[in-house]
Amino acid sequence: MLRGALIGCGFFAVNQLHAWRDVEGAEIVALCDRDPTRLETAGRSFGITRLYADAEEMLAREAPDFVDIATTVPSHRPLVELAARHRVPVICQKPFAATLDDARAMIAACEAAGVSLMVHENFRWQTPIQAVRGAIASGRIGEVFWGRVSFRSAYDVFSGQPYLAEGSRFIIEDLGIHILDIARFLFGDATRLTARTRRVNPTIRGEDVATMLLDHADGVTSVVDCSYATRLAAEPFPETLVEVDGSAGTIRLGQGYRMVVTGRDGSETLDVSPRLLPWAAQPWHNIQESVAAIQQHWVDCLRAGREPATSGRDNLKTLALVEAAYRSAGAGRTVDLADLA
Ligand code: NAD
Ligand code: 89V
Repeated sequence: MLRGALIGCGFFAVNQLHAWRDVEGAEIVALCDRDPTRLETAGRSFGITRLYADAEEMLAREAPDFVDIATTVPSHRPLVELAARHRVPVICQKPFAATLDDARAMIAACEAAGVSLMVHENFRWQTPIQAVRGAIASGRIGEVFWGRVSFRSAYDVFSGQPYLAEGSRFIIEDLGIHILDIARFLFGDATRLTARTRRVNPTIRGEDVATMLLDHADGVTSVVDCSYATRLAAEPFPETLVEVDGSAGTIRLGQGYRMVVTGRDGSETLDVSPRLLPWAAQPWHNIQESVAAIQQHWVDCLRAGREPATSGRDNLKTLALVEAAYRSAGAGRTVDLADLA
């Protein structure tokens, strides 16, 4: 059994702690948070008694097999570098870094220490997204030439995560990062990106609407669009909707986790709903299930000595799309991803 330690017992870590209880081959033995109330609450809720206010002290005393960093972005680089200094394999929540230079420094530190690094980029692990990828891979729709990955909602994310209202960057950095990662997962790496952003909600600092056009290396053109200013008859949060057109057919992942695959042989409608895990709650269950999936993937990779799908190096390419989107929207021009390499 791998012994893990978790840093940051806030809003989202509760999901990670629930999921760790379900993951085979690992358990969380120690927790760290600078906030004593959050630390004690998490310890009590999950029966973990080894509690630390200081991450360095925890790593030195516990010498865990891995550390799961569930803090917000400002602490990611210092904590990942700390883990590397202690030669502890590390999972880091998204957004991995505020800048590409910070991301490169964390990757270099882990590589120099010889420890594995995975970014907790869980959206591609959602059951419906895996189903779309499986449908593409089946070859039924032929060669993919176009796609759309869309997340439009009016859900109040600010009550659970008040910091989201405060940053000068909002939807692309926090949510678009997942949706751009899904576009990479489905259509491959992108070479050029054009973006337009808007702020509709006057009470927040950053943009809450983003529309992006991507050229992918294999010739696919995709549209990635995100909004937290879109009031719909039935609130879809947190569903990502996907459209894929291929030379022989189409895939439509619609609201309600309904996927329609159309090929030359006709159409098939599939229910690709996520499981409602015993500790999960709607509408978050889709995200919660993907947390369990990515954490199991980490354990499987760590034991087998394999690089995780969303390693630091992989996630650098998603982070570059985020940076490209802000640059494109700021300058009103298309950004070549090679210019960010
Ligand atoms: P939060 O502010 O509720 O919790 C962060 C916790 O980390 C706080 O309790 C804080 O005291 C603690 N902390 C910060 N720096 C620390 C340090 N150096 N040492 C010890 N403790 C420290 O934040 P949150 O909403 O839980 O978000 C955490 C991260 O999870 C963010 O990066 C966010 O983007 C991400 N997130 C991911 C998903 C997903 O689906 N992958 C969903 C929601 C949030
Ligand atoms: O998944 C996330 O990173 C969350 C949310 C879905 C609320 O945007 O911050």
